[in-house]
Amino acid sequence: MRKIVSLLFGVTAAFIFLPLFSVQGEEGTAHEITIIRNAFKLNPPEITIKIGDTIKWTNTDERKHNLASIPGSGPTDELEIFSVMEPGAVYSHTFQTPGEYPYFCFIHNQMTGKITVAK
Ligand SMILES: [Cu+2]
Repeated sequence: MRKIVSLLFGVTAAFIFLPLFSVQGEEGTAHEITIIRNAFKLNPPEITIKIGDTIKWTNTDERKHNLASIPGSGPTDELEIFSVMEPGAVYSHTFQTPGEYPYFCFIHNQMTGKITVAK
């Protein structure tokens, strides 16, 4: 009986404490990228982050920009970055797969950037 009680206690403790540790491990840092006003540029254009980190883009320009991954260029087949950014718009994305994510503005092709997710 004592064995069963201690076993039950152990299993219960594991269920209570394990999620706390795993949630802590997945928390990432937030990084900001700005679409500069009247410049057709991103600041910073390139950035290296860690797995689980989030990028927050803000459009401080007076015109619309469409941010998009360059098709077939990232570590996954998914289009990781895509947002129609009206003036003042904010867009966030969390990166879970390491690799390089080149992206550009679909309207102004000279606006390019790159997110590198380190292993
Ligand atoms: Cu643009």
